[in-house]
Amino acid sequence: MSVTVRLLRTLAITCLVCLTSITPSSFGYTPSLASDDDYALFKVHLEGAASYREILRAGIDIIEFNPANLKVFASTEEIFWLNSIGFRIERTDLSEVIDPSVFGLAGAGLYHTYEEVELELHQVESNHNDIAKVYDIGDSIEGREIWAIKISDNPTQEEAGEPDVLYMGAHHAREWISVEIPMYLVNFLVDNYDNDPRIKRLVDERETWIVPMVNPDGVEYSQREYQMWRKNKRDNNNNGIFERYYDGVDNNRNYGYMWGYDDVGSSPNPGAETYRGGHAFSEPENQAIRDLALHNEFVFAISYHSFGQLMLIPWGYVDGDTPDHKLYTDIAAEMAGLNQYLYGNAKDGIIYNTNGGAIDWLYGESGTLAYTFELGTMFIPPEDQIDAIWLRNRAASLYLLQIADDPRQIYPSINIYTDKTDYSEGDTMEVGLDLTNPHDETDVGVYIWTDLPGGDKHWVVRSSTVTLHTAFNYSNPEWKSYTLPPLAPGDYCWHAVVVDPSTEYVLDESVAPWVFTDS
Ligand code: 0X9
Ligand code: CA
Ligand code: ZN
Repeated sequence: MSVTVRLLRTLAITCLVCLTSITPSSFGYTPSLASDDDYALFKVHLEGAASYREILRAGIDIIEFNPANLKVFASTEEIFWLNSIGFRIERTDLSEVIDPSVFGLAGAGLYHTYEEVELELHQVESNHNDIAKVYDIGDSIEGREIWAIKISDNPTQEEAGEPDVLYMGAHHAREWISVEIPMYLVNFLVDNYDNDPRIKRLVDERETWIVPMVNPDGVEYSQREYQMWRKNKRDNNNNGIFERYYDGVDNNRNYGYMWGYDDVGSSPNPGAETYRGGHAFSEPENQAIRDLALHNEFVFAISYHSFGQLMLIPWGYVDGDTPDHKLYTDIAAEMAGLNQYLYGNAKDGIIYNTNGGAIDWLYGESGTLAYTFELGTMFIPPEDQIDAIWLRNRAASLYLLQIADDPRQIYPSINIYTDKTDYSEGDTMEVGLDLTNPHDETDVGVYIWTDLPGGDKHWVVRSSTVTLHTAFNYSNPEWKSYTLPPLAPGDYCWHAVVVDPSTEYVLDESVAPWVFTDS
């Protein structure tokens, strides 16, 4: 009883193209209400002192995060306290993180005001009504409409076969650049729809939702009153007066996944820059994003912030990885190849812990692979840097749209199949194998076997390093044609697996059943 196996090797290679405030603390620091001019930018050296977690816990506005030092926006009183617990501190200039020259310019200079976003989104809709539709997804505390634009063919319809992707800007008021990148994206998609078939495909075959200004009240306040404002405009003590040192909720601490998990990742203190609000989703801006996300199935999301040249992934609430960590980071690595940003989560030490953040909720609630992009090197860069920040992030932002139909397409894939399903004595079985690899010149491991009765495996390829070049050059004479060992009649299966050669992590597998009958 024998079956000759002939392996047909067909191979397809595809190329893809921060925080102020004041917590009554366990460290004996009792805050009081400080005046505006009392706040300045400082560099806090971490060597030889208490850990930065104490600074986090005190709710002090950490605006830049490094293993060796932090930049904080802090009051004289906070600085005295930091000094008293052993930190070495240097004063630096606020103009390192915000360009003061755009403050007070009519229409915020090249930056978008709320009114300009509103007008421009409606203009895009009327100029491209076949592919753009503006939606009012909720009202802010002060009653501004929170605008979303959906870009897709048939934008008024929910088309089931088209994966959804979400882009958001301005959870934080002072992060003006985080509005510009989603606005550029809107214009890029609609402006290139007619002349670039690749963009036409991305528009037609995806449902792209863009919310350029999640926190319009805060942005307005930052542009007109106080440039360093971060939070929304919630009147925390309900006294009808907006008090900078008591009011406002951090919209990136109010989402309902592990909300208020601890006081390191968010603050229970209304005056703190990371105040999380009275309860999860207490803020209308967060409710608007929640409702939008619950009515769509976002495969990916980007929440744009500034600054740090980073791409952040969950978890934020705890030092740990999500169950999808490998895919999450491997996609981040692909994007990092395009924008050269660092990526990681709190556990990796590139960002402090946060709870109630957008990406933890999007992933935790819906499995959306959501990224925080910390754009650029300033909250408000000089106007002449806006273009360059867009150009640096354009390909990475579009990349998620490209792969949204199947995020796992970043990995090699394997498919094994036979010419028919029933064989008998003396037959020749033709086994086909498709192996695709999105990257040239990378090593993968390939395993191919068929089961034998009694649980044994008959190996055809058993290798943990196969280098896939643009042309598949793995040569094994056994592949061409050989005879299987004597078989008992019964059910069999071919198995093919492609693995990461260093970790043996299974990237894809394929099974082809066949039957051997006695003739
Ligand atoms: O603190 C934040 O909300 C973000 N940084 S910012 O300077 N733009 O305020 C960081 C969010 C961090 N997310 C995770 N740790 N996962
Ligand atoms: Ca108040
Ligand atoms: Zn931010």
